[in-house]
Amino acid sequence: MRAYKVSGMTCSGCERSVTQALKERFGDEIAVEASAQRGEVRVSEAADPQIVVFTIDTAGYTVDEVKDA
Ligand SMILES: [Cu+2]
Repeated sequence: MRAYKVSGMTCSGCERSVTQALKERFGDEIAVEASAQRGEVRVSEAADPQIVVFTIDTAGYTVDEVKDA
């Protein structure tokens, strides 16, 4: 999994929005774990990081950092 530091997620609704946006982009075979509490989204490494960042951005949140976990 690759970890993305994301700001703007405040509740479980935000977690769902981000997760749904990523699943729509990449399909259900990609694993997504979004945590508003940690301000972090973890996504399968198979997902292109640039597209992940773009997708999270388009959903209305901001990626501050990408970390290879
Ligand atoms: Cu929310």
